[in-house]
Amino acid sequence: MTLDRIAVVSDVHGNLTALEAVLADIAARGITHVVNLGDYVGKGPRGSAVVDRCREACAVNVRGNWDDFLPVTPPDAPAEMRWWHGELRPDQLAWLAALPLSHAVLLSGRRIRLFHASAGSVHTRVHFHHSDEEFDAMFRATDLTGPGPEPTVVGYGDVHDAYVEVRDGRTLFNVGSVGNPLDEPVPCYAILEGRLDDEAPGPFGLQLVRVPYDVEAEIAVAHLLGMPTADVWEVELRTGVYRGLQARAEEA
Ligand SMILES: [Mn+2]
Repeated sequence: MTLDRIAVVSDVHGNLTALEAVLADIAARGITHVVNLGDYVGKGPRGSAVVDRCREACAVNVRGNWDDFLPVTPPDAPAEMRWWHGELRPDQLAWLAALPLSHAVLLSGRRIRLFHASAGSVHTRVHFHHSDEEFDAMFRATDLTGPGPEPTVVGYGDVHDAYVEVRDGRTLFNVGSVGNPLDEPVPCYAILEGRLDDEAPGPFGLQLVRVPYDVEAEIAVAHLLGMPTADVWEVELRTGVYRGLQARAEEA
């Protein structure tokens, strides 16, 4: 019995070196179906190249919060926002803005819903330390997810913090981040395994995979291209400590 496998990646954030390492790992496992949960751009230096690579390599691409607001960057936005926006071609900005917000998969009888941040909004963040209400809300049908029966498995990205939580017959998982992991400084993605489009219950697997890459090469690119905020990006990539917490970490 051969099971189908789907790789789920998210939050590449212009880190082409990390993306190539993860795509190579996926290909080496013989997995050809890749779902991307968004945030192709912003924070890192090569959003344009990442968009082109994901358009080619991913069967499904979902919109993230950065993909939602970067195409409409106002002229008076901070310099780094204008830099990330300016790096993208018009067709890429249009592609990002038109991406779907949710994707449904049926695997071994399990209804799986995948989106960037939450069922409520691409901008509503749900952390690992969440409330019971936030957990329940992830499984609801909303304008973002569209109608249909509630899933028993929900996967998302956005917080750059990978985990799997099983509670009361439902599974919530976060695939972590490819380009900007903030739980440990090593790219993460998920593999789902089962029988695709099969209503019958069957073996189901969910795995988190970590793939090391050349961090220093990626940092060198950010400086070479003169990306604003390359200094905080550099620390995030090396340490996995979010930019807003870096000063606090140094004090501690
Ligand atoms: Mn993100």
